[in-house]
Amino acid sequence: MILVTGGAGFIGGNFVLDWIAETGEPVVNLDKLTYAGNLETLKSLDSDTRHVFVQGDICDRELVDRLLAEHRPRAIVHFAAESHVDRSIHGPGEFMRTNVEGTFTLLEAARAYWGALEGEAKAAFRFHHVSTDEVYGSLAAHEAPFAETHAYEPNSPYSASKAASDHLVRAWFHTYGLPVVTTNCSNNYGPYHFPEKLIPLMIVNALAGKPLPIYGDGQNVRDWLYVKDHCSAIRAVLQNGRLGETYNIGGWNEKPNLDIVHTVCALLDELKPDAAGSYSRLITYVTDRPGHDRRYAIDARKVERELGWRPAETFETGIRKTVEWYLANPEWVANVQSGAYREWVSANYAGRDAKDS
Ligand code: NAD
Ligand code: TDX
Repeated sequence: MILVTGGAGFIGGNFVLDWIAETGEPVVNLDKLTYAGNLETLKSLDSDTRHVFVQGDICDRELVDRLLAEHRPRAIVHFAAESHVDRSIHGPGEFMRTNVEGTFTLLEAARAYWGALEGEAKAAFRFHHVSTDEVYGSLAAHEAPFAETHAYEPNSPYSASKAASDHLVRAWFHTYGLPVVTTNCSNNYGPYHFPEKLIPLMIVNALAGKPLPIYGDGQNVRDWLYVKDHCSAIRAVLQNGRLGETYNIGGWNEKPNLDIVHTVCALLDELKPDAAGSYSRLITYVTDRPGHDRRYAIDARKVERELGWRPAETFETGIRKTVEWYLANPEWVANVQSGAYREWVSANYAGRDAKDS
């Protein structure tokens, strides 16, 4: 049994599906079900006893303690976070609470739980912290990709909160010996991605005939990784990563935003042609994001060398799968956008806690 936090979100949801399919090991999934958490993503596990869902907050120490005592996980894989940079600019408070205080709460609960373990169970326990390349700040065009030794230079409230959480995890290793590993990954894309982030927003807006908003000049560069490749990297690091280490995860796949949007439009033109003409006609330049990082790029040599991890998808195969998935799953998009699904969730899950889930 492992405890996953944020397993109803984009990456956590893909991870839970992937983990159960690949390992068969049960998961207890603690997720608050914010706007970004959707149980619809985990519908295929509805009658699978290997998935135990608990709606709750990682800041709730009593709940986390109870889950650890009840399920005795051999690892915690921590995804839960507020994850959207634009939202962090408009309202940073929730980012500090969930990303910093929530990680602190989990670390303290993990420390108490791990401290009371003995023998093999104690030696095997892992706290895996899932983080981002944004903690390293922004690269100029000529600079080498982020290695694990790069200085922390976060520029947004989101990345500052993730940087703080990374530092807490590091300190709990050095001070208390808590067996931690941290992964810092580049931009993910793929199925079940909430349509506020660049790639799903462009697909969903294009299909609705709405503008495709490009911030600034569209030349900001991100390094993209198919979400299932991130999941396989986390499995590799959880299994064989060295304690106290951080591993940068990425697919050596830097692209300017405008190229991404043109690729999405070209795939939609091929797979669902619009009588009005190419979807690229909808591209609209809008005011830039404040403090917009110019370029991210990941040096993934450490995880490749030490753990033999490689991504299975190229950007071309992964983006095609992603566009095909959105075309095949309009009801998932409608559900996460309408709010109807969230009302259903609160009617069905309100008041449920670890005891009766
Ligand atoms: P997401 O926003 O899609 O999902 C976050 C999940 O956490 C949601 O299900 C939400 O309900 C849950 N959550 C939020 N606050 C909570 C709380 N207080 N208690 C319990 N659950 C809570 O995020 P994502 O894109 O899947 O990212 C997951 C993790 O991976 C985050 O830690 C993020 O920083 C990191 N990451 C994301 C990317 C990316 O490209 N999306 C890249 C690298 C790292
Ligand atoms: O409408 C848009 N127009 C646009 O030009 C949106 C939503 C984004 N952008 C640009 C901003 C970025 O340069 O596209 C790029 C990608 O934006 P996001 O999808 O918001 O991702 P980003 O800010 O790069 O952060 C993501 O990757 C790292 C995740 O949201 C983070 O959780 C992760 O840590």
